[in-house]
Amino acid sequence: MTAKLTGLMNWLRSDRNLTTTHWASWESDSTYRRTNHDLDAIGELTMRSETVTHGGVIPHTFTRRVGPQFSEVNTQLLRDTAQALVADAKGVLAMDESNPTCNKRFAKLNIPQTMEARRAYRELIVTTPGLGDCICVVILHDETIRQQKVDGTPFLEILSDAGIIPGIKVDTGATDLAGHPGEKITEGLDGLRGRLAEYFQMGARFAKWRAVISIGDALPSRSGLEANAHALARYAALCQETGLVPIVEPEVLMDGDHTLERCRKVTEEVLRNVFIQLNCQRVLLEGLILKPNMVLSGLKCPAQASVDEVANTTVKSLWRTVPAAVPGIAFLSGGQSAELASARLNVMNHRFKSRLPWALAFSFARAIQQPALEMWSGQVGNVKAAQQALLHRARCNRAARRGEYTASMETK
Ligand code: 5MM
Repeated sequence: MTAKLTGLMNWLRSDRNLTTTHWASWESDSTYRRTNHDLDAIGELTMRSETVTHGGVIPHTFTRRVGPQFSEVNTQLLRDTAQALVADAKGVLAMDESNPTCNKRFAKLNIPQTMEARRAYRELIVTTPGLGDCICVVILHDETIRQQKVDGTPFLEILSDAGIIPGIKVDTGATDLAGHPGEKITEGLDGLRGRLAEYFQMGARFAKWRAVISIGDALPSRSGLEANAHALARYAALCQETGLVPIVEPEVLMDGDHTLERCRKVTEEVLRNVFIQLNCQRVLLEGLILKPNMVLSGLKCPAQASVDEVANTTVKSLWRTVPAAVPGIAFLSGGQSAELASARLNVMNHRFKSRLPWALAFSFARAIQQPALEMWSGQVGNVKAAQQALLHRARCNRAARRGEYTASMETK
């Protein structure tokens, strides 16, 4: 683990007094930064920061307006956590499937759809040797964050020992949007403030909320886009108030026969609406991570875009819509094959990395887990082989973040 991440993990673990106005960060063993904040009555935050090295002290000062929901310490916590979520060319493993989704995947493989089977599967994942070399963040479900290994060790402790930052899915799922046939709205805002405070206390340092957008003849509607973007922004503001970094996940689904071009237009419109609403709700852009879909041809479209076309079009859409202040974009996989998801992310990083304002990372569920889940199939004797399959996909995606993935990695 780098000195920077070690410092963050220690800081997150410690019982930190959140009213303090002085802190030291962890640029390296020989350099650190100390910061002093002033927040005036109209919400103008002035930060005076000094980087201290063996060669002397380098001062920096900047001022910015922040919404009234931010304390000065929260602002710095959010920035640092968001940076850590996309640090080190590692990535995010989404293992936050709701019980119905997890059960549906288990049913296809004749795995019992029980709490114990879900626990055993999640134990397999978090105890994978070497997972922390490729994965620095996991997204958990409410059931999982409270669970333990069979010997009683809490999953949160196992993750912490592996240097992995835990977070939590907090939406309660997508339901039909009234008056809008074929469209969904994600729910979960009622009581969210209290739930977020509990998760922060438990050790979560970020949260995740997924909005689902379908492409059809007359879909998505303007009101469907606005409703989902508004809910994402309300969720994000509540997270930041609590000190949790929001992962903002607007997913344009692959289902349908739409072209790559249609997916591009819809994705850009979705992202424009999301950032309008995030700004309206005074969400700190530096303190969030975006989790979008890649721009893809619909699954039933006869003309399937090449890896290069997907990579180029996705980056172009993000350039047009995502402010440079956002520290990282971590893609969902959305049902792509595991190999294609790695190949497409790889081309984006290989071709564009040096010109992008944000890190391009992954936050895959199926594209990391599916081969491992199939290998396991609920059998204790398959755990080791399943962990190897999981680690293999995690390594491929770590390589893709660095622009170093090759198809030959799949045959080694
Ligand atoms: C799109 O789903 C998210 C990413 O997974 P993939 O890489 O497989 O597309 C995922 O984090 C999702 O939000 C969770 O699995 C929760 O989904 P459900 O549908 O169970 O709420």
